Amino acid sequence: MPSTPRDTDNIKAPRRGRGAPSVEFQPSGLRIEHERVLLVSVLTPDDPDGSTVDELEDLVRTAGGKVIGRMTQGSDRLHPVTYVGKGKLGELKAAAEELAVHLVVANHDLSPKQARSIEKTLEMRVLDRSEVILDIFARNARSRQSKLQVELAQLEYARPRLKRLWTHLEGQDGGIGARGGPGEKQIEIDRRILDRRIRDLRADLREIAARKDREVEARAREFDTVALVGYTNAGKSSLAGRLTGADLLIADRLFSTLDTRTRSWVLPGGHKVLLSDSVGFLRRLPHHLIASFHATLSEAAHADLLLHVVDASHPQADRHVEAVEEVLARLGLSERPAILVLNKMDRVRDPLALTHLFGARESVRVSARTGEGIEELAAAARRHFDLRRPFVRVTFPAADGRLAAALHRHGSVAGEIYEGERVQIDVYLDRDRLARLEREPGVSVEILRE
Ligand SMILES: Nc1nc2c(ncn2[C@@H]2O[C@H](COP(=O)(O)OP(=O)(O)OP(=O)(O)O)[C@@H](O)[C@H]2O)c(=O)[nH]1
Ligand SMILES: [Mg+2]
Repeated sequence: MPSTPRDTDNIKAPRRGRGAPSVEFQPSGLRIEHERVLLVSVLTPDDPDGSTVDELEDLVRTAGGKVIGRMTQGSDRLHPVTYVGKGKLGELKAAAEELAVHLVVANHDLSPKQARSIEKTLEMRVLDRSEVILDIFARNARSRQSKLQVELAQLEYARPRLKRLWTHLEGQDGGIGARGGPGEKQIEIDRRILDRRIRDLRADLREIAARKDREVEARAREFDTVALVGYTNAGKSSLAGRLTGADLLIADRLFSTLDTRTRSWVLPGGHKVLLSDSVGFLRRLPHHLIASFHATLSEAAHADLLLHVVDASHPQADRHVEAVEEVLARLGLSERPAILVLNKMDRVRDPLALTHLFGARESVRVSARTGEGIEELAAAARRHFDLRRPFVRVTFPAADGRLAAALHRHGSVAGEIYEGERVQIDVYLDRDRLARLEREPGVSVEILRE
């Protein structure tokens, strides 16, 4: 079976403007759905026990494929041409034939050269880790922004690989990379089309991101904000639902949430904050995706507090925490106040064994499923905000119901006493509001703690 053209069938001439469908480039060759898949992985020193292969299996399953088998090879480097060693590649071919598999998925990103040479030897489609993730993202993108982000990531990933997609047009004797063949011309045309589309997408996304940034900033001025971050499938959306009562998409799949959703969350004491749920992270997340999802992560970038959710029942929970912290560092968020939320405690058999996950981090144990620990989490978030705000005693006419309501909404009320015509409220309040309050006639403010 000759290698089939992969991505190019669906590249259309670029169209600009709002009316254009968002995902114009949906590489059909990336489709995994219903395919019987054989996984292949070099076990590099960063992953000696092959846990990323388990993860790859989850990814392939999430993309709708059926994993029929896996083949691994321990080595401290990836073969520059064949990914696994030459001998292993022969075994892979035999296994693929024996198992009647038509798609092989590699656990690292393949260079165009590697992908092409494996496809040639195996005479079947080969995808890599990034391509599987991109396929899942393409399936799950809902908003215009995330669709454009996925399309951009796909195009940027495909661009240097165009050559591989046109191998089938090159003459028998032309050889790989022969100049001037029909494939070569087509590649040039495609590349120009892609470049134009990439430029347009970037411009559109910049515009969306700028608008979104303004919205997020405006909200952040008005309210304190909290962002859920964490590994994919850790239970972020479940937790957001628990905390805010919102009905969010929850699924035992990777990357079910791609868009940010923000809801209000009322902390004990009445302080209303905004809580956002967003895309999850993964080990070896393609850097194109991180770059294009930057805007989706703008809530996290502006958040006053991060809740880093981890599936504490997962055998690789510690690696997940590390991977998330790496991504946060890349986003410049390492120093942001964060609470580590150990979720799925209902499934943890040996809670003592979790201690290694904490390090010096502040942590709370919860179960979004049973509700265990949710109050403690809310109390921890409240403490976070209270500790950073002045604690004041505000005295004003009891008839001023609006002021009392505002203090409850924006502050964290510790005590409230009605005395005749006056009311006295002890409250943690942010400095901006405090300054405004001090200027209000009829209101007296005493600072109990700076
Ligand atoms: N046992 C148990 N399962 C949970 C808990 N929290 C979430 N889950 C399950 O874990 C799976 C993933 O939950 P989600 O809330 O979708 O996770 P997420 O972090 O939003 O995942 P993505 O958006 O895909 O990155 C679902 O099957 C949930 O039902 C929990 O506390 N205990
Ligand atoms: Mg989610």
